[in-house]
Amino acid sequence: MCGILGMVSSQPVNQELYDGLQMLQHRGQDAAGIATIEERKFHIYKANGMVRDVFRTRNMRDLSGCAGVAHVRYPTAGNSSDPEEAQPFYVNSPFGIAFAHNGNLTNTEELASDLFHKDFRHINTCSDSEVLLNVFAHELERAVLSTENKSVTEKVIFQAVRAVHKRVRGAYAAVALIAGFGLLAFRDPFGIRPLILGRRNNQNGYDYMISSESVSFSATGFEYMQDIAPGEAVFIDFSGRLSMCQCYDNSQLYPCLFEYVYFARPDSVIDGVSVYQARLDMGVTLAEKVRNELPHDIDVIMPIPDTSRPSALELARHLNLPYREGLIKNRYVGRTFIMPGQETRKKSVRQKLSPIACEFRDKNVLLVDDSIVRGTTSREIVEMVRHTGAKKVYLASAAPEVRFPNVYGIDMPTHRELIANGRDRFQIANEIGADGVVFQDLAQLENVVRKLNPNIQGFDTSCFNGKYLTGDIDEEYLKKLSDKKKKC
Ligand code: PIN
Repeated sequence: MCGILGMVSSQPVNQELYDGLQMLQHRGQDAAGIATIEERKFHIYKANGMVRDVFRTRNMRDLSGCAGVAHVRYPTAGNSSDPEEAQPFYVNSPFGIAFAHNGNLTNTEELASDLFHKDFRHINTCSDSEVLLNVFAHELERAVLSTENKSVTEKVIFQAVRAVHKRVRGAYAAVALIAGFGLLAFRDPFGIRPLILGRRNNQNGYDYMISSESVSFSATGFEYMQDIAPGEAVFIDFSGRLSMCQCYDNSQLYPCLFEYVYFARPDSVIDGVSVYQARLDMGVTLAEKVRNELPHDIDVIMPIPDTSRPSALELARHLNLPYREGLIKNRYVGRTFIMPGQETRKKSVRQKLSPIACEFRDKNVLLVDDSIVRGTTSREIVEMVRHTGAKKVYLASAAPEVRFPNVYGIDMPTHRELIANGRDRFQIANEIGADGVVFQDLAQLENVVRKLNPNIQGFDTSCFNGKYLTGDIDEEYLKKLSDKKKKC
């Protein structure tokens, strides 16, 4: 997961890109970067770390200009923390392009080889984003050269995006600053990763912002215009003129279901669906399953903060049981899911969550989490809660069993590490030491989100059912992915 931003404004964009990026911090805490453009010169600053630690006053001062792109990184392919792989990336031809990408390509190897052998382009990192940028740069050059007077228009730029969609497979939401011309944004033909367009009045028209999540708009005074459609591209020239084009013939909206379950902020609206509302509704369907699958001796419902709160709230209301906050989160410790390494993850649970003893003593508790992935934090939490005096500890997951790796930009563990891989809910309960575990039904989860926007055709549900939208993922691919992870 990563977060991306793009802006074209009538004023300098550095502070607002910074503010917008902070609203996307949850999408990646590994590295951050901003590129701005002033006349024809790019200013780029990027480094490993959180947004607030990466940028100092002097860096901000150097990021002058009224258009820019920005990125927060979450390491996807492997656990690379190479600062060279922080984004935005830059290529100097054609024109100069600064580029930021969220997602993961699934034919990176083939593309990298074609870039080297056929397009004579050099890739210097292991990042698929650098590959995507170079494919785009190559196609832009080709599109420009194919015009009679070798000139750039939005039509030519859209033609290049069309060519990118033909060559590239996987998930990609991208923003690109093209020196001398403007800001381009495009989304893959399934719209797996989110990308949203907003605007704000200025004296001559509009300033525009493009973001992974609508939550960036509220921090910067922009208003939501629309989600960029799957396969669609948006181009805003540096004078603020906007054009849009569908660049793929059979695009379909299949957003990633995990965005709604866990990744996105609850105050975002993605593809017309309020993430908060979706999470509330997940609690309703989960309540049904709890009623059917667990003993009726639960005294109290408790969220494992933060993501699962709305689901736990509605779950409790529907079961007519008290909702309590018995686990308090230390907000100054990072999200465990994002920290690399099993041992760190284990230790950090107790630093991150602490129990309020009187809420647990002699009670049968149902803990609610957004998902159970490795099960390591769940095991730690169950043990801690028992130690605090709970009689019985049940666990409900707002997401179905995660059984397959994610290849579209979420850093999911390999098959072997997934606790639901090859285990049913009784075996999972046993593994994590709980008295019972309940998972959301996949079909129910899809219904919950689709009900909030019936125009959504389907979802990327691959980590739940192994159905990969791009049709190019087989055992061999997954094995390669797992070998690559082992090396890291
Ligand atoms: C909760 C994030 N959520 C908690 C992420 C842990 C799975 N984990 C996925 C549960 S929040 S594990 O964002 O911190 O509020 O099953 O892999 O151990």
